[in-house]
Amino acid sequence: MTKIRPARIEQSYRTARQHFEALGVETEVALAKLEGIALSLPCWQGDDVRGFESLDVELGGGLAATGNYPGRARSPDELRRDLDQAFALIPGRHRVNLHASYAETGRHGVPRNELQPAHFDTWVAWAKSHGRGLDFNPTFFAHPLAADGLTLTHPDRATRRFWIEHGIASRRIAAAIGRRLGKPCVNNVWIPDGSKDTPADRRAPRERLTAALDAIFKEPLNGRHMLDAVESKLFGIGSESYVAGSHDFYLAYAVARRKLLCLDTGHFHPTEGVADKLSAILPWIPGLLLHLSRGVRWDSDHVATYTDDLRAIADELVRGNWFGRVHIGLDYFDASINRIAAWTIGARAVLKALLAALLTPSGALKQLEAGGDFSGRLAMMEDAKALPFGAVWDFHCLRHNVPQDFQWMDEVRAYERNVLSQRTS
Ligand code: RNT
Ligand code: ZN
Repeated sequence: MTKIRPARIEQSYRTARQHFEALGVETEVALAKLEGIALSLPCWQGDDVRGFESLDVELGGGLAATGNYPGRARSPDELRRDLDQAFALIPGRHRVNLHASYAETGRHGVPRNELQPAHFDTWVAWAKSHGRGLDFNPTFFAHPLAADGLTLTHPDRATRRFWIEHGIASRRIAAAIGRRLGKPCVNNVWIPDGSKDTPADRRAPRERLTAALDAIFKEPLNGRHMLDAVESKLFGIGSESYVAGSHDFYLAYAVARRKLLCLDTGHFHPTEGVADKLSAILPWIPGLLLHLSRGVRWDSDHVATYTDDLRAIADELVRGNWFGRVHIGLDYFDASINRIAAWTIGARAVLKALLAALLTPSGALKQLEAGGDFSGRLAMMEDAKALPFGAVWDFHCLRHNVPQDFQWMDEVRAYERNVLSQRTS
């Protein structure tokens, strides 16, 4: 693809800017807002959710990374290098979402319930040197004690205790990370616990889960350093009939205990709109964490793309002005394509959706609505779909010195040739 000269991109931007101005939308205001938005990229897209514990167990928990595209990161250094490459292709300053299973414990493994902030020192130093924030997740899967798919709801007290201790250790790690980076680290609890077939007892596991969560959250920690989030799921492979941590369960829990709720866009019924949930839930809880993903059939973890669903969420974020209380993470893992491309495609799609939302004449739409002009509202919503967002996006990429659309894959291919293809095992 031939490159478009910077002067041409600037020229198109100036024309687009006038176009938007005529609708009462200032592109520079939109771009300034976009600059301030940090997305949290899932570290686990870089190595198919394997982590670095060498426990030699299956991923489990109803999670499955399918595909064997060459070049998966095999060490923390490789993963960080790959993330650096992805960040070079994404405009703005973003965050990385870590799992406890990505601890660096030296040659000896450390049990998850004994993990310490020190096991993430290298991650923190790396994040700090790039001005990036980090988020965190206790890992309640891929472990011998989660082999039966049960963790915090486990009927065995000792097993449950192990996972509670892991939850407590993770919160302390998140707090230490947030303190050292000077930005709060969101610690998100997701557990796989559920039942393949119709359970005889739906109540007891949820009572155990409530008690376990309360035990994990007991220690007060500084909200400037860490924020607690809880994530629901509709079903997983092997938990088709019952999931203890369902949406209703965690919504109620988050309201009662003042926690953040994580909405993973792959964890709802296929026709259920997640965008509508923002303004319904945010009045009742301190904040939301989004796991932007793309559900396809049974899988909840395809690479996020520029879909109507994503656009609708972006519109809601902008129109409700929720940015201060909504943390935007991506959550997917696709082992069948280049993993740096996967990060970049998802992040650029989310940023584009946000930019398009920021450039939509929402003020004018709200005015039409207030005046009862619903024909005018629908007409403007439709007309807005063909606005020249792309010219503004191209200019944003130029300004941030990241490659343009149709160009950035060249860098991914070069990295694949020079770096990924050398990884043979
Ligand atoms: C699983 C949840 C959870 C995980 C990550 C790896 O269904 O979405 O967020 O994807 O923690
Ligand atoms: Zn998720």
